[in-house]
Amino acid sequence: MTTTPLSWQELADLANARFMPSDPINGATNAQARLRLFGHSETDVRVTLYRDNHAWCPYCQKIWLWLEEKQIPYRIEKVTMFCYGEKESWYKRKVPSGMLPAIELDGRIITESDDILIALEKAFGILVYGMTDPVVIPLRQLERLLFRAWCNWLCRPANSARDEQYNRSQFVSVVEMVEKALASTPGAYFLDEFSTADIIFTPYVERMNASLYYYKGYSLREENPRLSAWFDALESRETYRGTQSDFHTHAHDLPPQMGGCWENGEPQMPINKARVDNGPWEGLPDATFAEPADARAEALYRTVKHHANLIRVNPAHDDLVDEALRCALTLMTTGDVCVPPPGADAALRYIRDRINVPRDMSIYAAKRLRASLEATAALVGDAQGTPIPFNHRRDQNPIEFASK
Ligand SMILES: N[C@@H](CCC(=O)N[C@@H](CS)C(=O)NCC(=O)O)C(=O)O
Repeated sequence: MTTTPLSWQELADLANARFMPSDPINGATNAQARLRLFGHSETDVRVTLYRDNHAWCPYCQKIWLWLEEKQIPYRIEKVTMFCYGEKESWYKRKVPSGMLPAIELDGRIITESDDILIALEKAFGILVYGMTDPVVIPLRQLERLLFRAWCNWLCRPANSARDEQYNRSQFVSVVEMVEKALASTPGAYFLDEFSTADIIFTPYVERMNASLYYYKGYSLREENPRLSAWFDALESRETYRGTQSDFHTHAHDLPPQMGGCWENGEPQMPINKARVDNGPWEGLPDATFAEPADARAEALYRTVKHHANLIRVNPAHDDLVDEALRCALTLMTTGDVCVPPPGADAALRYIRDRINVPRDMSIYAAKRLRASLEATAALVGDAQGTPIPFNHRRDQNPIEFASK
């Protein structure tokens, strides 16, 4: 059935009726909170975490996850990364290099994620095993070895097919060492239970899974049974799910940060790339836990909340984006097909390409929203939005989104 799209008021009423946001301060791990108390009082807060606005920075994710697992009360101050816009001058006064993450612990600024974890352990105790525990140190070294092999394969152009094969085989040989490490414990984690060791591996292994799928046609999670079980175990944790990003976000956030990501053009690569960019997003190996029942409602709630900014920053005319976005949200929410105005194909795909997980919404909510935007865009044409820049992400400058 073809219908007219719901109004913003009708969409807001549906969002409020269907989605119950959890308490950002004491509820589940989330990317929007500015304060986390875990039932403590605000006077108990000793830590401020300075992290990036986009919840993208891997070193920040490490600290974020640790604080969430330990349930340490903390404040969050968000800072702009260089490739997204201008670094806040108040932050440069605190941390002249502008690097993230940093924490303020009892008034003392600490930088470098490993030093931060060690300082937090001293103040609040270890997370099962400490950073300097003899069982953790070799795992930390293995993580760096994996990181370097990944960078060599992904972030440097191969001079020949032989080079490309060599870089791939080097990476795969380190992955085999990781598989062995995981196989040496009875459960799915690196040590006998979830610990600091898993937190050390999480940020970059998540980014490896996304980037190698997209740029190399290699599915880390699907090709390695122990890593696959490890990802599944991570996804059983509410803490991890609150920090988890998706393939699309990582594939397009990584190039400016890493100084480039190189496609290998092997047969599977363009297939994977097209799927991450254009869908279907359902079933991608960026998440395998069951989809929450309120994924669509969350996507609706978050989009309605920010719709004025989304319309304003879109290169297309405001009235066109307004109607087209309501068509996509109506489809997502009611299943009713609304044909958007001509020109909506590029405008909706512009939004589709800029949903940032977990900054904007959780992974399944984003999949639902991308699918509705794409299905609605496809009703009027195949025009793409302005391409996502590769050398910077100033199209995502947080200054454009006053309320984050
Ligand atoms: N060795 C540092 C690395 C931190 C780092 O590279 N941070 C990047 C973000 S992932 C950064 O702050 N870059 C400056 C910027 O992008 O603004 C650590 O472990 O904390």
